[in-house]
Amino acid sequence: MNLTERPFRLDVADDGELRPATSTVRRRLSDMAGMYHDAEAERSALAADDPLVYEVFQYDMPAFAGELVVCTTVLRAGKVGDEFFMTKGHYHEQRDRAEVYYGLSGRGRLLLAKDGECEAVPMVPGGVAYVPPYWAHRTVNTGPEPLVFLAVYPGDAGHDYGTIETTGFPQIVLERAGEVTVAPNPARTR
Ligand code: S6P
Ligand code: ZN
Repeated sequence: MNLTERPFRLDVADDGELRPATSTVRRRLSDMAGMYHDAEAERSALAADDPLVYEVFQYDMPAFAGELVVCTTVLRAGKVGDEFFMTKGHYHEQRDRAEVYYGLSGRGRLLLAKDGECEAVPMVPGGVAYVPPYWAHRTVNTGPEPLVFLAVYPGDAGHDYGTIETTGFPQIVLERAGEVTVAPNPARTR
């Protein structure tokens, strides 16, 4: 694959879909089994309707450091038990590759983790969040509307999902007494 030679433009539709997109990922709850802390709530949600949790619309680029991948994520509103809908979360395969998130609509948190340390950065429309090199990242929708954001990252970053599937994040985001609460991850309960 060669470097991109000509400028181009992309559009983000009102519903968050990137147009054109060259690849689309749709993740249902069954695609992230075992990631929510309440195993029983997860089982009943899977048995009921296996909800669509999020979609990613991406314009794929050649896998070079000098290229930038552009994509949008539409993360649905919802919960599994008391835990808000979230993305799987990942490290970049090339750990020293950074990323920028730009909030388009909806509200949530960007969870960032490195060496047992965790930060929860608010995601709001018009807010820019920076994912530094070496930090795992996951977004959480804490509001009643879809959380929509645009992300830009180097073409050769790659994605490592396995580490988070095994270790989880140090923190989770829950609704407790009607409040959005960031709490230590108790691992699986029930
Ligand atoms: C890619 C970037 C986002 C996520 C998307 C879904 O580097 O961080 O586009 O891919 O938000 O999350 P995940 O963890 O399933 O890739
Ligand atoms: Zn990323």
